Amino acid sequence: MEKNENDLTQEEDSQVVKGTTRRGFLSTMGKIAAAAGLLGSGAGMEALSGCAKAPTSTASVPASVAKALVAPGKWDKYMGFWSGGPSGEVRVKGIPSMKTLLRIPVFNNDTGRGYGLTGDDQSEKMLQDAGGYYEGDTHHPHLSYTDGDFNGKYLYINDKSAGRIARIRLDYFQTDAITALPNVSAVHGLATQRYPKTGYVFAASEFEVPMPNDGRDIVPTGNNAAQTKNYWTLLSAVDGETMAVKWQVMVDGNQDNMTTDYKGLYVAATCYNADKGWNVPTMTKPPVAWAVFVNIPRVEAAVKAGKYKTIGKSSVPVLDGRHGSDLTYYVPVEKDPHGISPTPDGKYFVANGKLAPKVTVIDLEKVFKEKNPKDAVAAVLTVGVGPLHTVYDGRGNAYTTLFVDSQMVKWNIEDAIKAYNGDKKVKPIIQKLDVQYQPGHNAATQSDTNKPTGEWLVSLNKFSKDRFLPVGPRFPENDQLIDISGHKMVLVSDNPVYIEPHQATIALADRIKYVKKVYDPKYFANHVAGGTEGVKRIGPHRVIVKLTGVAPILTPVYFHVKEGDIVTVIYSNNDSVENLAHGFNMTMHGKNINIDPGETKEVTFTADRAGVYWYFCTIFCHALHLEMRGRMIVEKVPGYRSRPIKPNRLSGKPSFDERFKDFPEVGKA
Ligand code: K7E
Ligand code: CUA
Repeated sequence: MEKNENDLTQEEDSQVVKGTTRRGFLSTMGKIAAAAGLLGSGAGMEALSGCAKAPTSTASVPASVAKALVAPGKWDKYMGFWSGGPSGEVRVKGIPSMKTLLRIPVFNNDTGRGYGLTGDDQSEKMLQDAGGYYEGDTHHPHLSYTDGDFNGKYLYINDKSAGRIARIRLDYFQTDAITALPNVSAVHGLATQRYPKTGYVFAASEFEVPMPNDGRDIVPTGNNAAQTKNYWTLLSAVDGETMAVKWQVMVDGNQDNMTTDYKGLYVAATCYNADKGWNVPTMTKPPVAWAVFVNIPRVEAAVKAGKYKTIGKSSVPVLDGRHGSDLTYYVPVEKDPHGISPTPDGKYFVANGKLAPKVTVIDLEKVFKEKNPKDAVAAVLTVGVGPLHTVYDGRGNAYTTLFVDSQMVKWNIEDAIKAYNGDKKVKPIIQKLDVQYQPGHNAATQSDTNKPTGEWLVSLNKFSKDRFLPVGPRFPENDQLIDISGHKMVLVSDNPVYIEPHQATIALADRIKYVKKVYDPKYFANHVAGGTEGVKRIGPHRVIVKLTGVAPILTPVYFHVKEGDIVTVIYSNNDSVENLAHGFNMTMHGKNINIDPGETKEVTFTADRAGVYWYFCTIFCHALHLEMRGRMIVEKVPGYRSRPIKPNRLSGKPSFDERFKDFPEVGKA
């Protein structure tokens, strides 16, 4: 007979007594609720713990597809970190299941996680200090390293929009710092130092602007190069521990993507706008642009020797790395190179031609050594139309996305070099696989380290066209999983994804080794201990409310303030059961936060309209979760001009989207 999900093993039962696991907690809670007559015994418990039985038949499934199945209750072998494009967030996925495990708000406002403008004070302040923008365009997630492999401490991510970089700590999986880079526009490329450790986090600004960009150097626009003559871009180096900007290097042209080597010597950025053009024809005119290499030890020595200037109000050292400088080395690449990445053996960088159907292999032993940078090129290989990004399997093969051809091309690096040197017998291209459609980045297991595993490859496609059920004009994008363990690539699964799967990096799950399950309350200086809850007036219009949650009890269950008071709620989740979060939503005040076990958060709002406002828990924490609520009683203050009530609420009339005013009724077109 099949085991009933609700039957506890002896071990689980003892955990119920200790109340230490979520399952134990849920069971205790279920039993209490059942005793209180709130739930039917079995069905209620199943609904609470989500124990749906989902047997999956694999009988008729091809072998590589079956290999990617992760059975219910089992864990993925790999953890992937995805940027979310203009959603401004980062996502965590399991590989090969491709299941999304978590979404981490970074530059955005997230009402689910209670982050940003409508969330807790700490995240709001972090975003305010970094410019006060609540949107961002996340492109390039990169993990921190020790000796060329992931060390599991941090993930860094850029915001192209406002020129910022953020750090996510990988014990709590939360954004903990954001740095706004001075004198840049559109930070696109991001790369982390791989050796000996991170070390530096590098950021390449893409759009050329006057330095400083304060109204100077604005010449009349027209069809001449004079208008952008004094526009520049900077390659910035940030300390990955302090998140402070250490130095910046001014380069020629513009910068696109960037990468670092496995020796800690170089960071390189591709350029797609060598002539500093201002429209499509002028940007795409030069037949050859470059990858600019920055020599890290030389820059450090120059900073030490004081050979720098500062720009505008920023105190960050800026070094001149334009043509002629010994800090930089410009390797020519056809035509407007885009992605650039190091081969796992540390020997080469591969730059992808974008507007040339070619990849260029650059020999790292030769950069800064060959007098003519052209001679640092080890190979140029024609791969197909629109090569954007390249990853590796650790067996000498590279996988390049072809945006225009909608293909993944597998090629051999040493064979490409042999062919470039005149060997007519070798065939560097191994296979071209159709993907659906228009791949930008790709990511392979451990490919961003010196220990790639060559098991799985993901193609991050910008289009899905006909792959999924239609959901209006905005189609899902498509992460396709490909098995690369054999000689031939095999397409394994289609995975629709929300805007936008920009880039990903995939680590063996055991590399992410500092994951915590609960917060230690002692790290919160503002922690509210049980028994110390209450309301305190600290100024004529300033009130602090100390609040605790221990499922399902919220303390206090009411507090009084006066109209016009600025109220800060300090909420400590004093449950130490893993996975037991609480939410705190102050109705009709636009604020929602959530508080993980052991965590303390603050949220501030103005009590600007007299009345009774319930606050309630938004995270399903207990059978009595709905009862976990209390009241803010706002007393009328004579003469105070309270926040007006919107007319729609008074008249009961709906609010319509004006855009659809002249559209026919659904189904009548
Ligand atoms: Cu190729 Cu922003 Cu990574 Cu787009 S860059 S694809
Ligand atoms: Cu606390 Cu729901």
